[in-house]
Amino acid sequence: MNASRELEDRLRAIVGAEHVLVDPDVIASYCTDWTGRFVGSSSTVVRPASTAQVADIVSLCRREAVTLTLQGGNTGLSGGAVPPPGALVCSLRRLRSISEVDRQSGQLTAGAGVTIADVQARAESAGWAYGVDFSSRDSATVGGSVATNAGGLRVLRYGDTRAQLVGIEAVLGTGAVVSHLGGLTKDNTGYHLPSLLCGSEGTLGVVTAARLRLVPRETERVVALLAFDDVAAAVAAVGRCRSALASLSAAELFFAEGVALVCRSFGLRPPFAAPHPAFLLVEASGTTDPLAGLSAVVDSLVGVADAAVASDESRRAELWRYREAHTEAIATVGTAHKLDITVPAGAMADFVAAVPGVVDASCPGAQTWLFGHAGDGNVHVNVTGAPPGEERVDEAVLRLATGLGGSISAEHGIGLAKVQWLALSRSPAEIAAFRAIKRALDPDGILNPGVLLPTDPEALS
Ligand code: 2HG
Ligand code: ZN
Repeated sequence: MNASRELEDRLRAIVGAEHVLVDPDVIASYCTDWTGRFVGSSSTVVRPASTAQVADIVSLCRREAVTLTLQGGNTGLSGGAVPPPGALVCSLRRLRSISEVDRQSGQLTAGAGVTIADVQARAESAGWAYGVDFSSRDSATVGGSVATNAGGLRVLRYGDTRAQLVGIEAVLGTGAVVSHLGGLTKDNTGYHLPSLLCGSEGTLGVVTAARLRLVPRETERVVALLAFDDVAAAVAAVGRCRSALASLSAAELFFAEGVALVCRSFGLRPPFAAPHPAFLLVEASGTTDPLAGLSAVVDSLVGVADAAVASDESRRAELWRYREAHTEAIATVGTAHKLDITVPAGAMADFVAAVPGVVDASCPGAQTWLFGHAGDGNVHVNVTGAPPGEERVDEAVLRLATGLGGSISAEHGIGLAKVQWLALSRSPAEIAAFRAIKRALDPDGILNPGVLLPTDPEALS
């Protein structure tokens, strides 16, 4: 059902006429995810600018039995912000207020529409830093990162988005506003709603603002790109770096095929004269120069075939590019199936060895690209050459991961992409608890229908 003229008029009364978008050409970009694999449709995009407006929209939609798909920067990779037929898109990008940094507590409050890059910049301007960082930082928003519990490049040092949350403001599916932004570090007064809403993928409430914990700003940074001729040695090196290097701030694993693609796509020189199958990028950071510590640990690693170490900013960025440009480079090959699995550290080398065969068996001719956050056991399996609707390959990879004791999502969330396989990672009792929480906070199921929990209760999960 499309939004009726009357509903549109009521939305205009809430947010102003120019913030209710109905032109199909303008709306199109709100209906497709970044990968292009998930395409939805909607007649209307509504763009509130305050928590009160969001509450009015949710209450109106609840009364009218209209569903809402919530969207921030639309950088998600699991289809969680793509509207199913009949849903309105509620874009939170206009909630852009950001507080000054509380220099004493090391916290700030940011609206849902503030980008991660803006949080980082605001924190740094006050001598602090934000512990979360990932490639889509310039477009991804606080609201989306909280909704998906975004991970990224520094999880091994600072934890995921949930670990940064001191408080939250949100509009529940009932229309009620919950606001707890006072910033108390210790506050043991019952259920921790920030933790519950974080990672709930917009199925329980609309996050409108977050109180974020900041971390000390580290001015000294060193990056080492290490080449290995053996994947198991690269994985083992991560464990050694984690135990021996307190300044370790990132450990990223990637492979020869991905680096070759990045070099081809962006005209870069290969990192080393000789070819190597596996690469580990490690970064150390601190308030004093971490070079000596990093070099000593690198010298102690087994199996390093080649190494490039960079302290200056531009060379560091060059080394990071081999890793960070993977997503964009893969997009030039075709629409990718993105499976952001996680496995126990001890199973990572086995998973990496097995996954290309599993992909080929379920979708002959498809190509597998692997990279990820080695410190967290998180491997990004990208598959190109498989039709967008071909799901056997997704299932085969997810079953491989869970068979090794892993999870079907490390950081991108379930979205629409993995909803039918939730039961591979969660027991019937857990899923029943999820459903009970959903019924309590969004009794009419108007928020992000089809995301995370299957709408059909008889489905696999
Ligand atoms: C990254 O780590 C992102 O770069 C994107 O999580 C992963 O493109 C992907 O599959
Ligand atoms: Zn990632």
